[in-house]
Amino acid sequence: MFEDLSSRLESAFKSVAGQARLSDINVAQTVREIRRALLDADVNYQVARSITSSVKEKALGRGVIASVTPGQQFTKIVYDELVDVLGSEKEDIGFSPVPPSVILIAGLQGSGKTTFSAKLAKWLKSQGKNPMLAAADVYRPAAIEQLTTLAGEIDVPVYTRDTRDATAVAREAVLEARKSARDVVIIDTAGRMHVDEQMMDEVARIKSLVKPSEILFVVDAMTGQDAVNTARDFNDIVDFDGVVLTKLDGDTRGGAAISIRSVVNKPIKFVSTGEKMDTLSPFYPDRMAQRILGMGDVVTLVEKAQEQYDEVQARKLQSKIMSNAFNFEDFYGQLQQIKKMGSMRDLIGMIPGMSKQLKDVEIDDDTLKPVEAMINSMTLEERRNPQIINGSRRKRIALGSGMSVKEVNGLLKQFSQMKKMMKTMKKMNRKGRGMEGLKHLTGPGRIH
Ligand SMILES: Nc1nc2c(ncn2[C@@H]2O[C@H](COP(=O)(O)OP(=O)(O)O)[C@@H](O)[C@H]2O)c(=O)[nH]1
Ligand SMILES: [Mg+2]
Repeated sequence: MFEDLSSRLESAFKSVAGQARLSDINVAQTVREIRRALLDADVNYQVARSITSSVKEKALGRGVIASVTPGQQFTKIVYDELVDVLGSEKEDIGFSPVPPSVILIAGLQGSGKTTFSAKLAKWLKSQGKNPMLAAADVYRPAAIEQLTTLAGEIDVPVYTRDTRDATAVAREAVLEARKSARDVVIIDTAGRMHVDEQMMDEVARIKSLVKPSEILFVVDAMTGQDAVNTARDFNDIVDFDGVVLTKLDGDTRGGAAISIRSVVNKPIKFVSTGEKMDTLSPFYPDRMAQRILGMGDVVTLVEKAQEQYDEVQARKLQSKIMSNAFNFEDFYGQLQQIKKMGSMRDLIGMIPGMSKQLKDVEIDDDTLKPVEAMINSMTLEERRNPQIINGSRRKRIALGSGMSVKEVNGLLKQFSQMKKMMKTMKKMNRKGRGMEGLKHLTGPGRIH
């Protein structure tokens, strides 16, 4: 999969690999090579440009982590960017609260709809569902036969009827599913050579009639940017929920996979890598990015180094805590760190001794917002020396943050209590105890 792109990217990284650090010059050169590799892989021009400009910005803005090479660091930056472009999170298909859920399959002729419909049924079965297929590609008898054969292979019932009315088949299949207690109906529809009005119209009519909980648009990844444009046009009219990429086992260059999410603004939900029934898998952006880069190990390595880098920051913080110099500036820095990590719980975990006590408490990240607002309203001097915050300063901070003086008082009180607790920790530590809690500050990450 994407061999050519992978090897081109790899050689782009090589050009920075020998360098001691990421300088402007070699970053620019590497980014140019990456852009060329992406364009040659048939990635949409805008998408390629957005990937490379973001990579460049990050590469230049990032501090050098001593324990990894610039080439490895660069790989990680590109990896993060690819994961982002591919959609970040795995996205599941939607089911309706009242069964049967209807999944409508659309796409151009030959894209792999019928094959996918059957594979999806098999996959749903493995997930404990009780699916049924419906042959709404009513124009060609061979299409009905194809679905029936596949359905037999995977032992899933299929609804067929000798009619020219695809919507009737869809509607009746849903009724049939309800009667026979099937909880999912997968409707395989007819495709055209191009997205034309007739095809969109038919899918739109089925959509309004059976109200699918999920509409999947099947795209042949081999057809590159054509596939992406088709999906975009179809989505403009039908507004589907997700994309299925097929034929990734073939000689695909990667352009469709990398571009489609950005261009169409719909997630990829499944990928198909063969004609056999067991060649379907849910789409994971991170796994795909690792495959494209062919360098999962490097990514892990840099992630660990990053952890270690954070560990150095944490040590600095720890020494501040130990010398009782922890102030609002540090606290604010921690808050920003937490926002990056995305969880309040992680912050709590960093405060010695706190994580255990708060293990079962639900913490809402919104609780941080007023705190952040109040610290924002402090001057740098106040952040560094909270003890100077007198009555009139409190009033000013309250006004500036839109909070009440009482709330500002509350924050200051909490802060001083936290410092007291830190002092206690320090004393315990001197007696050779109490380091347990501080483990949270240093983290386990280490490179051998
Ligand atoms: N290599 C490969 N072939 C596939 C894949 N998915 C479907 N096909 C083949 O592509 C052809 C068209 O598939 P079909 O499901 O009939 O497409 P439809 O016209 O959209 O229903 C068939 O020969 C399938 O076996 C895939 O992921 N990889
Ligand atoms: Mg078909």
